[in-house]
Amino acid sequence: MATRRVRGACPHDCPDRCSWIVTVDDTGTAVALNGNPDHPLTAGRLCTKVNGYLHDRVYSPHRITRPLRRTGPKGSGEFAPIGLDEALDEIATRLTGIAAADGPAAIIPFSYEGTQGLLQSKSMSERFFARLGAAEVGHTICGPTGGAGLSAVNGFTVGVLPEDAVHANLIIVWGANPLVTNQHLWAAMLSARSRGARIVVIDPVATRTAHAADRHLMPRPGTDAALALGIAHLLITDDLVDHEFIAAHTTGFDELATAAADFTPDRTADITGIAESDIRTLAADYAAARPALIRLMVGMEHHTNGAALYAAIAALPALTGMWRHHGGGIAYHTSPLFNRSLNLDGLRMAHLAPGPRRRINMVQLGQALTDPHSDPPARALIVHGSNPAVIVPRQPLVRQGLARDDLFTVVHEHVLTDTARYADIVLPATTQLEHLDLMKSWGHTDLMLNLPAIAPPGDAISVTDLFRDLATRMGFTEPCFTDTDDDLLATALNSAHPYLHGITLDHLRENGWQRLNLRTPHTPYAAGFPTPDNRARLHTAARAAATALPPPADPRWPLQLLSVKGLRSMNSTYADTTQCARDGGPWLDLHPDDAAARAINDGDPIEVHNQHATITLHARVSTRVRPGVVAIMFGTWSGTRAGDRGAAANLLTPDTLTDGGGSAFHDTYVDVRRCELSMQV
Ligand SMILES: Nc1nc2c(c(=O)[nH]1)N[C@H]1C(S)=C(S)[C@@H](COP(=O)(O)OP(=O)(O)OC[C@H]3O[C@@H](n4cnc5c(=O)[nH]c(N)nc54)[C@H](O)[C@@H]3O)O[C@H]1N2
Ligand SMILES: Nc1nc2c(c(=O)[nH]1)N[C@H]1C(S)=C(S)[C@@H](COP(=O)(O)OP(=O)(O)OC[C@H]3O[C@@H](n4cnc5c(=O)[nH]c(N)nc54)[C@H](O)[C@@H]3O)O[C@H]1N2
Ligand code: SF4
Ligand SMILES: [Mo]
Repeated sequence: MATRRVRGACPHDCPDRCSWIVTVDDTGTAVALNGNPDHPLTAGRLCTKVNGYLHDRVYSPHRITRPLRRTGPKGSGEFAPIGLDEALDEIATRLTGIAAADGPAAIIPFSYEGTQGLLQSKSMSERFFARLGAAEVGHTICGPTGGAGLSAVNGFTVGVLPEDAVHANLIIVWGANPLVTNQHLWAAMLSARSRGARIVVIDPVATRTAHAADRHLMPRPGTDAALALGIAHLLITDDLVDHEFIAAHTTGFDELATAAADFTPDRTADITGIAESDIRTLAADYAAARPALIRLMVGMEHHTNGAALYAAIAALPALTGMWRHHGGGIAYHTSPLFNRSLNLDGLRMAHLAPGPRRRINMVQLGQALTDPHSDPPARALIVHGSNPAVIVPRQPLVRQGLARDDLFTVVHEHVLTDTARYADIVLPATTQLEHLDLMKSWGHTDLMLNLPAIAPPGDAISVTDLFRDLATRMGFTEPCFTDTDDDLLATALNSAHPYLHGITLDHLRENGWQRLNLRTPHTPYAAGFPTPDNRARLHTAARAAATALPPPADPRWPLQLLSVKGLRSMNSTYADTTQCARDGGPWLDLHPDDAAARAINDGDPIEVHNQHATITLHARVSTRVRPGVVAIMFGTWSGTRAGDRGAAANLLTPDTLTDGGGSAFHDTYVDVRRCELSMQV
């Protein structure tokens, strides 16, 4: 049978942004999905999560292929199929009515990173809601907090390109779990190790990455600023700093030295729970390495002092002049390189808004949906590319909002997620195999093109088609609403930015990806920083001292809950699949001391409770966590479908904001008790 091969890219919110090849047979069926062997980072391999994309999503029996209208109470998951035309008409009529009666700010669009394609997530939908004057939901939940801390010191967030980890001879994986969350970069770290590099992990949880590393330090959560200042203290007192680099390229050294003076090794050990000798060894190894790379990701930012943690860490490569060396410094997200070079403004057209828009922080969606005094109160919620009933903190409040009968809710989805169960109308969405898209990456520097490989099943509709259609039905006559996906693609690439020099649509179509035109070797701050005076602001790092101590313990909730990413799920995506259930669980990791104090044995059913909720799951008793810390996998649904265990982490998390405006998911305090109930597994 004749087959054709179509190039594309994984849509997930994953730094690896794999390049893939879809094999399609002559009936138009996708028969294989493989990693592109020619893409350097992908190296021919996708991951556990996405290897099953064809049967778990594209051809899943659970896939939604027809629009559905709710027939039972909200959340019950009772729906009846309706026609696409009827569904879209009803949505247009309801939105027009709500905008007229309550003002367009009563309409809340909620989308996030289900697909990171620029067309599917940041073009027609954004134009539509801007033109409507709907509320605007700030995308704060992942990344901006860490970015705020890094740019407060360095003026920019990107730093070292992650792939340059191969040039480092010490890699500090600080609050990240790349063996699970950034697997293809982990391979690059292993190749650095095969050339003699050492890998140190700093994480309160003994993750898979920690087990595979050369050393693992387990700080108390949220005390990494103290650890960084403690290292700065030793670098300064032992005269291991790069005086020339500090004089030429930084300001605020004296303030930093004053702040660090308080973080003597014994006090730092007290605050962080890391042995003094380990802190000394880490500082000495760091100073001696040429170069050392610090890999930061996202998990560590989810504390009230999240930005301060990143700022304090940012001081270390500036103090040691690590940025002089190829592969030395800090590696964080690469997406700002694409954001500044692609024509995203042309895609989004924010200027279509009739006036200033109401801003809602996505972390506090629960408040936005339930506050009767907000002006105007929320009347409609339009969700695509996200599952807020699972991923947003303080779920009890979010679900109270979703359960409102007077909140007109539309969810555009592949499967009946927890959020979709609350919808008035569910619309079937196309998968990455069925639409065109242009993808940036946040873990490498290749721009990717995703070509449609197969026809959408049933009534499945892409995000761009959906909002193009709704624009027409609502009488928006601006010509931008007739742009085709090819027009949008051309718009995104219509930029004279030097990073895009040499990038052509023809090459992207032929090859699937093309690297941004960046200078090599990439030593971004070797000769100064992108701040107004070209100097790193060490005084900003010094300010982290003010929040370096953990908050006083509350005796009612003595255990700190960390909710971390799972190996077989992508945020809440795939939590419904059988492969996800394969590991058993969900589990709560609990230290043997904390378990003994509560007469809990390994495998016991337990209740985890705090002021927000009580959830039931099993204890996994081990030294995987520090005493005083418990950990749960984030992403589990709490609906009633197979695979759901009613143990979603965000039932327990508060909607407190970080110092960077993000979600302080990890500032969650709980207690645990054995429960006698037999669990349904
Ligand atoms: N398999 C898989 N891959 C994914 C995802 C997924 O869900 N599954 N999600 C993707 C997304 S959206 C993101 S943002 C990334 C996230 O990628 P990571 O940031 O690597 O993942 P997390 O599990 O959120 O957090 C990493 C680690 O931070 C630790 N941590 C928490 N608090 C502290 C602290 O105070 N100090 C220190 N030192 N460490 C701390 C946690 O224990 C955790 O092990 O992964 C992406 N890749
Ligand atoms: N407790 C706790 N909570 C967390 C985190 C944590 O570590 N702990 N991590 C946070 C982080 S870092 C992140 S990034 C967020 C992730 O939050 P989200 O980006 O909302 O993540 P997902 O759960 O993957 O939900 C994406 C949904 O989009 C759908 N989707 C996929 N492709 C398409 C498409 O083309 N069209 C449409 N219409 N839909 C599509 C998927 O089926 C899926 O249900 O969660 C945050 N929440
Ligand atoms: S989720 Fe990440 S590792 Fe898996 S295929 Fe997608 S980009 Fe690659
Ligand atoms: Mo994320």
